[in-house]
Amino acid sequence: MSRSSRWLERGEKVIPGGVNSPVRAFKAVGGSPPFIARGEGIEIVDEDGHRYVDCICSWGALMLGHAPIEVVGAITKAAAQGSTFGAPTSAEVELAELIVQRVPSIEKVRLCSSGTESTMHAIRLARGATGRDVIVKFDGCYHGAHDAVLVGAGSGVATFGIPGSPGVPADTARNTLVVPYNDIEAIETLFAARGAEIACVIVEPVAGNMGCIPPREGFLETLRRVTSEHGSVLIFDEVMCGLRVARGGAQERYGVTPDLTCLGKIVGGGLPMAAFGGKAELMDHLSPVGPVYQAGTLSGNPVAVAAARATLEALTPELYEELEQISAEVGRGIAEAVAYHGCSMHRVGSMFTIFFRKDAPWSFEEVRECDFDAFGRFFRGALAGGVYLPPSQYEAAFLSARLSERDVQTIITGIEAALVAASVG
Ligand code: KE4
Repeated sequence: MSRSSRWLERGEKVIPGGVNSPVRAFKAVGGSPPFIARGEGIEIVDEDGHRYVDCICSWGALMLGHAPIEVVGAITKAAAQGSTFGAPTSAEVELAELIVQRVPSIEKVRLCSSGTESTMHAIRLARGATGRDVIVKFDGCYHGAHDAVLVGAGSGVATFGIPGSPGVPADTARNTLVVPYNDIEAIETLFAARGAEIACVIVEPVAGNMGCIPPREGFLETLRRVTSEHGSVLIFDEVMCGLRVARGGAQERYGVTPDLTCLGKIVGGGLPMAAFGGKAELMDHLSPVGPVYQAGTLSGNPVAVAAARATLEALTPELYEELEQISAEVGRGIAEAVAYHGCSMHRVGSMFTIFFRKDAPWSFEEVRECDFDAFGRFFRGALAGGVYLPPSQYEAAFLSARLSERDVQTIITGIEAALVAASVG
């Protein structure tokens, strides 16, 4: 029995499923997860000494690989001066200024501790500022584990949502309308009928939680137009794609500026830190300036802020150019094998997904047509070959800016071999 299997058996006795977040349990792909002992640059090493090129990067949170020296140094220095004060610090102001400079939509920002919090607070702010209760999300988009967004599509297009989990009250789900992603006609029809009731639209401008799916031409522009026309708030959930698909996030890549932006993952430099921000007039509805309540004991804590600042300072324009080249090389390298094995792929910058269906999907409904068993064989084949891909067809893979040419070749050959393993059944 491997050390990882023993840790899982022991962990299941004291942690539900032995994991602190469900996707880590590998339920979608079979087998049991390696327990990770350490990260070393672009690799992770499990409890049994197996090494993997990491293409999950903590679900997109890492751009600089594991334990980057500049971030570890900043964390160590900050920790030695105190981990949390529950009081304002100059470092938070300097980080906020960095975020404001970096993200086009953000004039003011509030730091919090997770992506879930960032979208929860952004939605409450939109509801408080507009005095409206109804919100709109898209089928297949994930915005964290809070009630307002743990809502599935009801029958038919843009009907009231249905609870996406036991424990989410039907009354809560009723205020969340769910529309198919990339469906311009559906969103225009919805706003024509009910625009005056809608507090906000929240969207992953590049979807990453049904696999990587880009916005269709005109989709984001339509969201911007109809929300402006009806006084609704447009929220870009850039927890995953923010600071990844461009230095200023998807809003910079596609040239569409939302009213509010949610950030997480990369912005925290690998520590528990997230943020939401936008127009100053909107953000000033937040307590203590305005009446909309939002708070957090560890919000803006000095250690996470230090990791965030060191990361953002390392994310230079040159790094994004290099990352784009690395990502394009991986995309080109696997394209032939993907097509040969009857699969398809979407890639936006350094996030990508191989779909086990012939044509690349543009909606959650189309992703659901994938061959999930074949994906499971593919995933396990890649893992055996030393490439650590996300354990679900509904997830995106991520590339690190610190990959060498040799690492790129390892990823390409590992994916090619895994596609063969998947096809032989
Ligand atoms: P967290 O609360 O997990 O920090 O962020 C929630 C969240 C919000 N918005 C988007 C677009 C996200 O992708 C996420 C979290 N992403 C998942 C990956 N599918 C995190 C992995 C997990 O749940 O363990």
